[in-house]
Amino acid sequence: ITPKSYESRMATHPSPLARRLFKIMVEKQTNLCVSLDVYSKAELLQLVDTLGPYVCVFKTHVDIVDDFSYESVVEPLVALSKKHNFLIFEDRKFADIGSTVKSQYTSGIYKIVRWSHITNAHALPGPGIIDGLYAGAKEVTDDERGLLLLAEMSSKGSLATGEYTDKTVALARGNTEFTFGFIAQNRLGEPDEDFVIMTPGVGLDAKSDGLGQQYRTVDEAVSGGSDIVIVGRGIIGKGRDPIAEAKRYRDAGWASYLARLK
Ligand code: UP6
Repeated sequence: ITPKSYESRMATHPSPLARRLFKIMVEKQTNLCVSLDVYSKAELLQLVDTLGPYVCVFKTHVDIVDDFSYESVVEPLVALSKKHNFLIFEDRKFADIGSTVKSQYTSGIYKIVRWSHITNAHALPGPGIIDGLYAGAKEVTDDERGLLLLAEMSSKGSLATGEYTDKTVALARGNTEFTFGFIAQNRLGEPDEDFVIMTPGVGLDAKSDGLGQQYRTVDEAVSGGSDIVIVGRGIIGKGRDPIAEAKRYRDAGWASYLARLK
C-alpha cells in the first residue's frame, strides 16, 4: 500500500488534527518526531528550542521529568510549540477502562488533554478506552486533539501482532475523527483508508539497546509505510550532537518519503 502525498492527505483526512499535522510537515518539510526522554525540565526545554525547526512533533514522557511542574514545563513547552510550529505528543500509553482513562487524561498534575495535541492508548481494554478519551477531550477543549492506538510495538517479543493488530485497526475505524492513526511498524488499514502511521524503534547507528528495544533504519520504516519516524536516543543520546543528528534524521526521513512517492 503506497500512501498518497502529505499534501493531498492534508486536504482529505477525516481528522482535523491530522490535517493540521500534515500542513506542518509540508511547510517544514519534515516527517521527524523527536522523542524527549529526559529527566530535567531545563534539558527538555533547551532541546525543544534548539531542535524545534527540524521536527513536526515532539514526543514527551512528562512523568519522567524529576522537577516537573505544570507552570514550568507545560506553559513554556506550549509557547515553544507556537514559536517553532510543531505538535506535542504525550506518549501516555493509556490502558484502562474508559472512565479511568478519561480522568487520567484530564486531571492530576499533568492534565494532558489541555496541552498535548496527540496522545496514545493500548487497544487492550476495547472501544471504551477511545470513548473515554474522546469524551475527555470534548469536555475540556475546543482545540484539535488526536489519538493513536498502539497497533504494533518495536520491542522484542511484543504481543501486539497478528489478530491483535487487526482488531486494533478495526477499533480505530469506529471514530476516525479522533483516532487518526497508529503507533506501528508497518502501513495498516485498507488502501482507501488514511491512518497516520508513527513509528518508534528507529535508529541509524544501533540495532538494539540491551533492554528489548529494536531499531530499524529510517528508510526501512518509511518505505514500509511509516509517515512519521520517532527517534529518541539516536538524536539526543549520550555523546551525540542533537542538532547534527536531527538534521541527519530529518534529511533521511524526507528523502525516503520522496522516494516512496515516485
Ligand atoms: N516507544 C517505543 N516503541 C513502541 C512504542 N513506543 O520505543 O513500540 C517509545 C518509547 C521511547 C521512544 O517509550 O520514548 O518511543 C523510543 O526511544 P529511543 O529512540 O530512544 O529508543
